[in-house]
Amino acid sequence: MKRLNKLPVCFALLLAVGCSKEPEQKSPPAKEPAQSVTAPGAAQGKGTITGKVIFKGSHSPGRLSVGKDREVCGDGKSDPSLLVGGGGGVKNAVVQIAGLGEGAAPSKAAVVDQVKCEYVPHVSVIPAGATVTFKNSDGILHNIHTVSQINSPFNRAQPKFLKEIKESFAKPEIIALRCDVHGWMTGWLMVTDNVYFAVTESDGAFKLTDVPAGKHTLEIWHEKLGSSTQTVEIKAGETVNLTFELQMKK
Ligand SMILES: [Cu+2]
Repeated sequence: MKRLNKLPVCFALLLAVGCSKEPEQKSPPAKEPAQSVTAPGAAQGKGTITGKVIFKGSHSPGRLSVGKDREVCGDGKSDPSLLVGGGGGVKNAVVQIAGLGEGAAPSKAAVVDQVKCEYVPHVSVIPAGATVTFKNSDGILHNIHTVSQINSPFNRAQPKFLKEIKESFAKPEIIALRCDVHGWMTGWLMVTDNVYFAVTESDGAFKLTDVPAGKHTLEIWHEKLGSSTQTVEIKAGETVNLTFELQMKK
């Protein structure tokens, strides 16, 4: 009976260390004897996810016309809804790990500024319940108008003397930002109850650190390219590198 009881445990352990496939790889190479011992996060059972979000397709950058306040806003704007950099990297995609951090206290406050009639940053990830400070660095009238269904929408004028408006969003939701004064202004708030998230840089790169070992579901979202998920397995002290190829939504 004892042997039978132990079998599933042994099997699970073998899977966890990956030695059922390649038992010899447990020993580190002679050149780097300390690597497997000192890898970041190994002792805490945590690993790292790095990667890139790549646009698959042809893209020509768009321009948005500016119809008022040109002395502050400029004569025209790059369309921020799809920014593709070198190698096809997509800026402003959100990558997060689903189901990790639910119920955790908001980790940080967020700031969304209005600079030359653009939202900076264009995409923000906001922990549910955290305070968002909307700043107006332009010295002209804007208004913050959220397009939401789960959280109560709000629409507040922000004249030049009102430098900050503070607001919080209690429930996870992807919320569009609009300014009714300047029709080209768009931004996004990804309100989330996950604590592992990143917004891609201009080359499409992202990094998630101190991720607990185990199998996780990564969620990728981009305003123009839609959303998708992928399962990833993290092992303590190791880095998983991923590439996501996204196409235009049909
Ligand atoms: Cu505005």
